[in-house]
Amino acid sequence: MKLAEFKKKVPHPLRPVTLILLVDEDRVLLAMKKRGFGEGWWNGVGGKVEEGETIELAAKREAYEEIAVRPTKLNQAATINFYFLDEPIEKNWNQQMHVFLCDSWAGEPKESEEMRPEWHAKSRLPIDKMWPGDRIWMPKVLAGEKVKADLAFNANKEVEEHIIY
Ligand code: 6OG
Repeated sequence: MKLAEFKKKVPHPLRPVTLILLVDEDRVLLAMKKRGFGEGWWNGVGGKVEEGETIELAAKREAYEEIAVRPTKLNQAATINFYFLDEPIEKNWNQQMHVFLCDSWAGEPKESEEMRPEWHAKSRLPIDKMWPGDRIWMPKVLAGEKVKADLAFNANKEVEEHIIY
């Protein structure tokens, strides 16, 4: 099914999730997801927004739970809508991800049960071991662009369609 048609069937607003990219000059902190959605791929840190929680607080909570870091300032960087064209809508995989850049935090990134953090050069992202949509938006965000986009994935989690607004 095409994205335009699929979007009409999906209940909006989409489920909110968060992602923080810690940055230090020309490096970005990515973490290897050890289990759950996106297992085996490098990503920023983040997760679901819980009932009654603001998006920023949810993002900060996840950063602490996943890598023991407390962000002191978050900069809104992107809003990315993910649509999984070949998954049943009831699976609730369709989501809206709020992406933040963070260059100010307390604590040293530390491995948890869920994630193993590692610094990467912004110019050499481990793109083959990341969500296939990341190559579309992450370099722009790391270059300081604000991004709003829709990404539509097929059954193999490849990008079938994308729109940058
Ligand atoms: P939990 O379900 O583990 O949170 N996430 C994605 N991140 C990227 N880069 N691309 C995607 O393409 C993603 N879909 C979800 C949001 C899952 C975490 O994974 C992120 C959350 O930070 C589809 O709580």
